[in-house]
Amino acid sequence: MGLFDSLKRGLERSREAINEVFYFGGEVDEGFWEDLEDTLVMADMGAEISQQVTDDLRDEAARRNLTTAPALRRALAERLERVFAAPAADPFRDTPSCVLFVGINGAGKTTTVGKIASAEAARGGRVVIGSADTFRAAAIEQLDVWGQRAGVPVVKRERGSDPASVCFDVLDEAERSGRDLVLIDTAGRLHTSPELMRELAKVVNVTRKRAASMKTGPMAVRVILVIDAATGQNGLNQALEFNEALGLDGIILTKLDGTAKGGIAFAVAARLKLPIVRVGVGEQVDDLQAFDAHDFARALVGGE
Ligand SMILES: Nc1nc2c(ncn2[C@@H]2O[C@H](COP(=O)(O)OP(=O)(O)OP(=O)(O)O)[C@@H](O)[C@H]2O)c(=O)[nH]1
Ligand SMILES: [Mg+2]
Repeated sequence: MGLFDSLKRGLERSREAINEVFYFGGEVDEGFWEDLEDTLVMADMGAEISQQVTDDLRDEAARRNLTTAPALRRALAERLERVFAAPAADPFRDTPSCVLFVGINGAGKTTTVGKIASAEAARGGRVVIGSADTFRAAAIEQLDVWGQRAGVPVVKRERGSDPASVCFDVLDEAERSGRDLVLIDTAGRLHTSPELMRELAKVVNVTRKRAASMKTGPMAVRVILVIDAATGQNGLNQALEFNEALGLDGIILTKLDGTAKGGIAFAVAARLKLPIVRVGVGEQVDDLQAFDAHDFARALVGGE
């Protein structure tokens, strides 16, 4: 199955709802615009962006005299595509780069680190993984499995160690062995826990300091928030809190293959102006894609 097809399958539920809005007979009336706005809200886009997109599309329809379903659908896809920021430097290709994966419990951080390690190592990247989730014993084993599969070393310490010291160790190892892509897994935590967020801020600060003084030259540090797309609008709260505490550089949306509605991508992109650097579309090693705003908008809206 092609990448676009798996995305389309994942967003099927939202697309079907949008399809229904476009089955109007005759004229575009007030009901059409109300239904459209409601459907975008239902797709997890959030009230603010749903209203804005609907209002903009309504203006455009009047201005360009768009009256048919295909024309309106195309204009909707184009408008939604514009919600996303132009892609910045790819944190996994613009090396030397140290990327910290953060997010709430079970979002898909460890799996995503594994997938990215595999993908980048396969294309010749010099990758090393740091296991800074020292909270759960199983997390270290889980990451070891991914590391072995990718042929990428995993730097770790025993359970209960200071996660910041693992970050220090993995940057030492990168310096020693000339690896220029460092992927650091962190323990899941609730964005509503000030204590755990402070701990994470410390981990990020230590990493920044160490990365700035690499013998091989300063290494960029990026903090990427992993969000389970199925968490819906709560994903926006997560993004706001993590961004406030750490200063995020990008987002990875996972589980877009499942019950996700997809709209959270627009909500986060519109509010935080952060790039979506990858999307997860399954549990297997290859189930990771670069994010393409054009494809994403069309997978959601459907039509030609
Ligand atoms: N369907 C699907 N499942 C995924 C995806 N990404 C991760 N998962 C699954 O989600 C579950 C949790 O993934 P983890 O990678 O362990 O999540 P985590 O964020 O590291 O979790 P904690 O370390 O406990 O905070 C696992 O069963 C993964 O296989 C995805 O894109 N699609
Ligand atoms: Mg994990």
